Amino acid sequence: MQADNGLITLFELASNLPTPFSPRTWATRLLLNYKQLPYKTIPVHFPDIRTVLPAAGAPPTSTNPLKYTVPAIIDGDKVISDSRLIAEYLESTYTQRPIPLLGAAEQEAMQAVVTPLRPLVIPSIVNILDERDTVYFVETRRAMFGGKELHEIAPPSQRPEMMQALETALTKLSDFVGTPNQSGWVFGSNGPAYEDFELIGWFMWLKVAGPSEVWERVFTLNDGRWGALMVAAEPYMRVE
Ligand SMILES: N[C@@H](CCC(=O)N[C@@H](CS)C(=O)NCC(=O)O)C(=O)O
Repeated sequence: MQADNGLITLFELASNLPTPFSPRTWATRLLLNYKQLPYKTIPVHFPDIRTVLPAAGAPPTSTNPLKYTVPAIIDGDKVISDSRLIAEYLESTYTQRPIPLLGAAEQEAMQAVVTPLRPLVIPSIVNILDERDTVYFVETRRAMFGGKELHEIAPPSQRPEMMQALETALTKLSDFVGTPNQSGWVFGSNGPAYEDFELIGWFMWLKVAGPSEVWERVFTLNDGRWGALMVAAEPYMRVE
């Protein structure tokens, strides 16, 4: 595939809203913006990912079972899938404004937050999807959650407990990353680490597609450090 006037193409998840909600794609977008790389976005509806991405030459992100996911990028003759591989590629290819990609311990600490966050956000994602995407989403998430319907994933009776699990996980993450610094970045110190962009991606997912009361709570939790992180990221949230 040929370069598009030097623009990188970013495949993104489509929804009914102008603000993107895919957590992984947010991480890629933040990195592109931070590095000031010109790009254009192609929104893809959930059920079309499996045809649009292979047609663009993107490799699958899992082969057993075969699965294509966003983000994927086209940069000249390179087509890359998987947010982490994209970040490694962009870091090694475009050396301006370098940012560190940290290790397994940071990934693990963030994953411990994503695990309790997922059931709180997933049921409300259908609110921002069109009908065809909703059918796909309901079916695939039923398979993902052991046959549960969306409304059974976080029933009101279990929500306080689930919220508590999320708050405990965030507090653990806060302890893991240590004392907040002036810059607002959590994993990086003066500037961002790639893991900051990943965490912001998960927060954007919650903010755009999740229940507002959960986001409002997270924003102020742990002395407002997650809110401060979002403020630090504002200059890099542009959607192109
Ligand atoms: N490891 C992949 C995971 C990407 C991923 O799961 N993307 C979601 C959107 S955030 C997706 O494309 N899902 C397609 C589907 O559910 O069919 C990455 O980090 O890029």
